[in-house]
Amino acid sequence: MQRRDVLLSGAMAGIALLSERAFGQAAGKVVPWTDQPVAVPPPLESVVRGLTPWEDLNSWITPNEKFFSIAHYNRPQIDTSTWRLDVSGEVGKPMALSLDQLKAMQKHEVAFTLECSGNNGLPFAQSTIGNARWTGASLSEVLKAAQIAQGAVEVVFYGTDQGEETVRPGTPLEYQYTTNFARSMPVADAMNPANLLCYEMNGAALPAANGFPLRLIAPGWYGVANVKWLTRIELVNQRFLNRFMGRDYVTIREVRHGDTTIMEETSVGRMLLKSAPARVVQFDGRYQIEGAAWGPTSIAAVEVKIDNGPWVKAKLAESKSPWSWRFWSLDWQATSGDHAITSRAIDTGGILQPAMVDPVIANKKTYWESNGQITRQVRIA
Ligand SMILES: Nc1nc2c(c(=O)[nH]1)N[C@H]1C(S)=C(S)[C@@H](COP(=O)(O)O)O[C@H]1N2
Ligand SMILES: [Mo]
Repeated sequence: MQRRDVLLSGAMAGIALLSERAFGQAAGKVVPWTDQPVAVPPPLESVVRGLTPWEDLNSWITPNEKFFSIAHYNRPQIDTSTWRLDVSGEVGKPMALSLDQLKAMQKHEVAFTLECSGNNGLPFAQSTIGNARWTGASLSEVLKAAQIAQGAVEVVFYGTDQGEETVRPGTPLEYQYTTNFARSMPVADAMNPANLLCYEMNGAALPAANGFPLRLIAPGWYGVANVKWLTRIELVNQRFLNRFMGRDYVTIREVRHGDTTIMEETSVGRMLLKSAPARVVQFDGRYQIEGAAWGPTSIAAVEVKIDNGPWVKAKLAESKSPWSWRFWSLDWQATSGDHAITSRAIDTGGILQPAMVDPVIANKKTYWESNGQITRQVRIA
């Protein structure tokens, strides 16, 4: 070998080493962000649990014990000996399936990054996201077996959990009722072959917090659509509207239409293109910025801005699942002092994750679907 080749291969080996420790590898020291999220406020402590700081993200799969959980009503404990999944309504063949019957069907697996649509919309919600391998029966196979009737428009998924709702509060027409958590989907969306009736998460039985014994996994949809503690699937011949479809989980946005401004109100549904700087890691004298990018389409690139510098392309890790986040990293010759780090994702269709000042984010009046570019603060010694 020529001396130059030796030098070159040495340099290549160095590069290979760097790329191998792309995310969360040993030998690095995490420099915590100085802008930490606030604690979950006491009234929401039972609703939002298990938030893992972004700094602790060190594996592509989020282990079950580090996975967040959200429960708007109670957190039911379900006895599988009496539990059944009812499939009813606009079907030719109503069914009541036991867990064993569902497990006897063909087993499917999908890796999917589940994000709450409130992520980054509230000061405490900064890591209501996780990536897991979900296993279960195919929803479309179950629906086909139930023989969907002609008139069916939507599929409604009911959880076992229940809570109190009040409409027109404080008026003479106030009405209070007890109801189950539920979400619906058009029949065509429900028939997506990626959707699972899921009973396993990362190879273990679905944890109680994440929906034991059965939940819907709807890849590409925000967390709220992934109904946990499933008890009933009902096909209906009209649009279904409850709190989680039509009151809460509604995005209100001011939109210009020529000379007028209208308030656009839409139900939270599919995920949006997004990225986040996860952490800064120090290796010897060198720094690396690490993060994740995800969305309903394929990620083409992630760019990072440090302070008011130019957008620089980050190195993207391989895509391991079309429904999961992709990790990225960027070498950083950091100088001591305070720095602001922003990332933005770009998909293969050329769509850019919006800036916070972009009207689509700036004119949004509710906290759902906050996919604007995230800026984190860090202090380098
Ligand atoms: N039955 C039921 N399913 C539910 C919810 C709920 O409160 N009850 N919360 C939803 C919301 S808002 C989110 S973000 C996800 C969170 O899934 P996880 O708790 O497994 O993280 O569950 C969804 N499924
Ligand atoms: Mo959510």
